[in-house]
Amino acid sequence: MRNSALIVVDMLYDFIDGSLACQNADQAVKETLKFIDAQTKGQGGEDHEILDTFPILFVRDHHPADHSSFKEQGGIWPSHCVAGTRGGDIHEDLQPYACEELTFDKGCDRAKEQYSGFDGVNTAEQSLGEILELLDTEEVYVCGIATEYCVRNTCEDLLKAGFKVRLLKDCLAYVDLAGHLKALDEMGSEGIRIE
Ligand code: VGL
Ligand code: ZN
Repeated sequence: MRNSALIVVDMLYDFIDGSLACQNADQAVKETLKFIDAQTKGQGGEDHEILDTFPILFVRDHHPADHSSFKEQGGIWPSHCVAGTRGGDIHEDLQPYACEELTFDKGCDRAKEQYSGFDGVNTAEQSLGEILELLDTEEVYVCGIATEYCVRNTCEDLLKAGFKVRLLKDCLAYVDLAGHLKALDEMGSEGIRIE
């Protein structure tokens, strides 16, 4: 069987009900939980055994309080996902599936925007790309927020790195519906499977 993994991008409170709340966010979290349930059903055993057979990786937007993308610093976004605040936390319903080794932070450097989760790093400074190689992953399912920004950049970097990318369209939230649909269309033509 092909080695697959799930990557959950930025399902964080500021993108769900906070300063940058996105459309369809509650629904996207619910659908993600359903997907995880369906993937892990029948595998039995304790939670950690399930995670061994179907790794779930989390990406977090993780900014310093004076990040250059914030409006007060001349950027385009309201302040969001500041490290150590609730706005930067993973939704509580997903937290049971998250562990430190498989949680990757990005946007930590105040000078860099970094939409892509591909270069995000865990507390041991290992990148998401590196860990996927270590896990011998061939195929990645991707869900998260926002379709047009972090999800798209993450998917495109995964594809460039040679992974088969399957984007879960019901498990996405977005800044703008038209932008979401356009991004899906374009990603589809690039070879990302939309399902
Ligand atoms: C994102 C805007 C600013 C995202 C991150 O995760 O899509 N969007 N920072
Ligand atoms: Zn951000």
